[in-house]
Amino acid sequence: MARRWTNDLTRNDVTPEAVFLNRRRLIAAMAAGTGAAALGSIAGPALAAQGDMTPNTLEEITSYNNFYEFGTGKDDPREYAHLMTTSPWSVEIGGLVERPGTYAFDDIMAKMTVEERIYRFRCVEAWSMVIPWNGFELADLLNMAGVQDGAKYVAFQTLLRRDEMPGTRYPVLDWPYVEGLRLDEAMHPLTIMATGIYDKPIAKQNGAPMRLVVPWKYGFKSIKSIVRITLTADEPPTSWNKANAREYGFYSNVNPEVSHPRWSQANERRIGGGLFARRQPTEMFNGYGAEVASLYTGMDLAKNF
Ligand SMILES: Nc1nc2c(c(=O)[nH]1)N[C@H]1C(S)=C(S)[C@@H](COP(=O)(O)O)O[C@H]1N2
Ligand SMILES: [Mo]
Repeated sequence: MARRWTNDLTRNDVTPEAVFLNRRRLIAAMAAGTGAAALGSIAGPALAAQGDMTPNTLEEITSYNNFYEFGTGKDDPREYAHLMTTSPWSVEIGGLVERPGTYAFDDIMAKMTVEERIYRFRCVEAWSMVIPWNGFELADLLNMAGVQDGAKYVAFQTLLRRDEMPGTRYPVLDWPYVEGLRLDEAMHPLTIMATGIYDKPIAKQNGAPMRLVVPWKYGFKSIKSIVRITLTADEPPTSWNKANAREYGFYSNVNPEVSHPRWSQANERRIGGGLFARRQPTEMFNGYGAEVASLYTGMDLAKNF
């Protein structure tokens, strides 16, 4: 199952037939746009034609970052993340699981199927990118550990190594950075652990060696450089909610109709669009509503923001 950096289907050579033969790519393609029409769109030329899903450059993706452990400036992570040791790396998986333990990153990678997912990425600050992630489904990792019946949520924690993370000298957040998902959100096939970008190991400033990506939620849910995953019965605390509960809820689904208390979420600025580029409308669930809206049936999304 180890298809680490040798994914046989790449952005440039995938054909529509090959897409049909690959269930997971099919999901990604449908999520990227409008069903069958989007199937061809992940092939190289057609992808470029669908301007909306043209990936940002690696330079953009690795130079405009939020990773407050290295400072709050957008260029701080690129400047300081090299201080973080990411090898060896292991993840402690515990709580309501059948096989709790410390899992070495390399052992995880040997068991997971890595594939490419081209996703829109929308920060709560109203900027966005399109990022060609490589990663595996979080569900596969959770199933490896064995989810117990009573588990309803998944809690995540980032590395906290103060001598390697200059930003942690400042009490901007209550370190370590923590995040959480409801179990059904965590098990959803769109939810991935990203381990690469553009078929290269993920850069430290993007959350090496593995970070969460939940494409229908604001970017801060996509917690970086994960060292602990805990299955719980109760909703876990999250860093931004602890910092400001009025502004940042547990769900944090992208929603153009629910404004941040200090700015509108109706539209967004695509990074790399240039100084005079038009802002573009933000889509409900960041454009992934067909796949995920049913997770929230009956919920008041203004209350559960
Ligand atoms: N540990 C940790 N994870 C984090 C953050 C952070 O400061 N620390 N920032 C979040 C925010 S606000 C965003 S928008 C994304 C940015 O991801 P990127 O830099 O890879 O684009 O990471 C999220 N994950
Ligand atoms: Mo963000």
